[in-house]
Amino acid sequence: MATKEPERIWWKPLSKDERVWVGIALIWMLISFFFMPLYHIIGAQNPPAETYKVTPEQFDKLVDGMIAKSKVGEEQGIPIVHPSPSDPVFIRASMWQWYPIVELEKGKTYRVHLSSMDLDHGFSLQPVNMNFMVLPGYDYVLKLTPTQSGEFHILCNEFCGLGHHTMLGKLYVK
Ligand SMILES: [Cu+2]
Repeated sequence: MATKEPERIWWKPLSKDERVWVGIALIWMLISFFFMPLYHIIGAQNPPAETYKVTPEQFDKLVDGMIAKSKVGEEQGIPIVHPSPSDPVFIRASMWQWYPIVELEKGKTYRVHLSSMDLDHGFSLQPVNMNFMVLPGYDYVLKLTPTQSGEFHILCNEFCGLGHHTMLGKLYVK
């Protein structure tokens, strides 16, 4: 005896409950979709949208140029620079150091360029917890306006080898 084939279009007719859930999922999906670009405008911290290609050699020259122009001191062999807000700021990541130490002024807006000399590092500014990737070959420009003065630390939050845990930099806001 032949059995009846199961209904292939099983969801017809769509029950009221299912229709409600599909509706909720659709609305939530649309909210998430539009919130992504919206948060880029209203969000307090966003990934840098300004990026350039740069070789480690080119970036190194820019760092050295800034140090030559605005060095104000030294701490454990690492130069401290106090750049003018109208000048670009360069911070170099390499195994396992942030270089140099930068001194910024509260309330002034800076363009901070980040690049890596070797492999991927993670720029993590503490205790404000701002995090950005630092990649070799790319120059990421952060538009930064310090709102509080003090001593800040730059941790590396991307595992970069044996000395990763010692990769600790400093940033002063005066
Ligand atoms: Cu690192």
